[in-house]
Formats: sequence, structure tokens, C-alpha cells
Amino acid sequence: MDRLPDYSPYKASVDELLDFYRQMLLIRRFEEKAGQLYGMGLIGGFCHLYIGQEAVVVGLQSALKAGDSVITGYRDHGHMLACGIESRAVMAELTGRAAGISKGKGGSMHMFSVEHGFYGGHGIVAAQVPLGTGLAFAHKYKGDGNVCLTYFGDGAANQGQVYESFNMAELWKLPVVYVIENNQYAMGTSVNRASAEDQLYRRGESFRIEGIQVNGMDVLEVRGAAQMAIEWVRSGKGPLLLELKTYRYRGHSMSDPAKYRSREEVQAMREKSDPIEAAKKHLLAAGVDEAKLKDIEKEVRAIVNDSADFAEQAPEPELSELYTDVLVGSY
Ligand SMILES: Cc1ncc(C[n+]2csc(CCOP(=O)(O)OP(=O)(O)O)c2C)c(N)n1
Ligand SMILES: [Mg+2]
Repeated sequence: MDRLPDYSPYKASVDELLDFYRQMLLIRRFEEKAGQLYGMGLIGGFCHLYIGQEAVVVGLQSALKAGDSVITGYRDHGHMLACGIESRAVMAELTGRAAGISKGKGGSMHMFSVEHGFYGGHGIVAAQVPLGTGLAFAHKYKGDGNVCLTYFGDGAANQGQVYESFNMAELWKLPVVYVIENNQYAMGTSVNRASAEDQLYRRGESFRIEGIQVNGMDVLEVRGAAQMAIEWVRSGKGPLLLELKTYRYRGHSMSDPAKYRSREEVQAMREKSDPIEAAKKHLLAAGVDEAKLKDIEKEVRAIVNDSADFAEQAPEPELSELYTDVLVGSY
């Protein structure tokens, strides 16, 4: 078995780091706005916010190529924005409007865009893991040279179907990077209360899948690890596991009062480990003007406000849409 190469934090140019900063800020402001619209009753059903975890998806996505595929669970708004899906189409989906990416019929947990290589948006915990393994199988079968990023949570990592997928992926050397977003909690249960092996990067060991633990609060560390992992997987060496240590600032979903952890714990993470503040510090140290960062903030706020206005005003789907997209083809 080849040894995994070493990797180091990515040495981004100032322009690249500005782009990472802008993308993380877009996700943060988008999610804050989604939280407000939910509070106003404009978004119904479930809504799981990604605030705190932005560096994970921005760092990983930046290492992908056109044609690669991405699949995740229900905490998916950030993944879609990072895949380049228009923020209006995501927000309008949240408010259930016809202009939404799933025509307003999917909502927060059920969005999809083949055009952007984004295969959902799945509400069943860990269901995306065998599906992502299947996407990787398709890449290998077609010989298209692409890879699949399959994201799942620390809670999902305890599901049986994850390990059936690991077995097949290693046996068939499928081009898949399994990305565990370890945000420390599965609903109200902390990872060490629910997991006999809480070092989740080791979960592939009995399938001979190597794993790496990465600081998911630093976009440059994420990008560095992602680049190494994706190159390895793309070269035909089989799957890899990345455990991204991260943290969600908000409750599990909008209806979670988060009584299982202290305010101090959340506050300490926000103050000491915030991924956006970390990128800001790197940028200021590289000589970027504070005014430039303020301009990005303004630009991002304008995009988010425009998306929210659009999502409030756009029409709902026609009643006849109840009968479309029920079956995609004939079987
Ligand atoms: C099969 C299944 N069991 C239970 C649930 C209810 N549920 C929704 S999210 C969740 C916790 C998952 O936590 P984790 O995998 O850590 O992801 P996170 O929410 O932290 O992103 C549970 C138990 C579900 N949706 N599907
Ligand atoms: Mg979790």
C-alpha cells in the first residue's frame, strides 16, 4: 500500500484568499438571513444552518475540478453556494417559490443541481453515503477522471450503511473522498457520548481506508488536505477519509433550544476559532486594506438582501406542479 503523502496548509495568493473570504462570508450572511426569514414564518419545515462550518465546504470545493460531484445531507445551503448555485435560487427554494432550484417543491433539505455537480440535499441521515459511493462508481465506470466528495456528519458516521459503502469503495478502488464534518454534535448528543471510537478519521481502518484529521476551522488547512486527498483519489488509489473538526454555532435546526451545551462553550469557539475571522487576520497580515474587506461585506450583503427580496416576492408554484417530477422517467 502506498503511503499517504504529507500535506501542509495551502499557500494561497492574496486574490485566492480574498475569494475564500468572500465565499465564507456569503454563506454566513445567507444563513443568518435564512434564520431571520424562518423566524418571520417565510420559511417552513426544517432548516439546518451551517454557520461556523464555512471553511470546510469552501476549502474542499476550491480543490475540485469541473465534472466532479458533491453529495451531502440536509445541512446543505453552504454546499450549494460553494458549488456556484445562484443564491436567489437557493433562497427561493427555502421560501417554497417556483423560481427555487427544486421549483419550490423540495425546500431546505431537498435541493439538487446536476448542472453544478450537486446531487443533494438528503434528509435521511447517512443515506447520501451509499449514493455518493454510487456516484464514484459511475465516475470509474465511465472513466471520466472525476471524483465524488461525499459529506456526512459525526452522527451519520455511526450508521451501518456507511461501512458497507467503505467496503465496496476500497474493494473497487472508487474515486471518492469521504468527508466527515465532525461538528461535535448529532442533534443533542456529543460525539464522545455516542461513539466508541471518537477519532472518526480512524473509522476506515478495518477497510484499509486511510484517514486524516484536519482543522476544519481554517480554510487554508482544509484546502491543503483537500488537494492532497483529491489528487490521491483521482489517481486511482481508492477512497480516503477526511475528518474535519468543526463546530456549528446554531442549534441542530431552527427548532432546537440547544440545552445540551453551555453558552460559554459556543462563545469560546466563536471567539477563538472563527474561520472567517481567521481568514480576515491572514488578509490583514498580507497587507490587504480594511476598506477592501468592508467592500466585500457590502457586496455580500447586497447579494443576500436581493435574494431575500426575490424569495419573498417570487410566485409560488402552480397547482399543476403537484403532478410533475413525480417520476423522472418510465421504469
Ligand atoms: C435515518 C435517520 N435517523 C434519524 C434521523 C433524525 N436526525 C436528523 S439529523 C440527526 C443527527 C445527525 O447528526 P450528524 O450526522 O452529526 O450531522 P449534523 O446535524 O451535526 O450536521 C438525526 C438523528 C434522520 N433524519 N434519519
Ligand atoms: Mg454533527
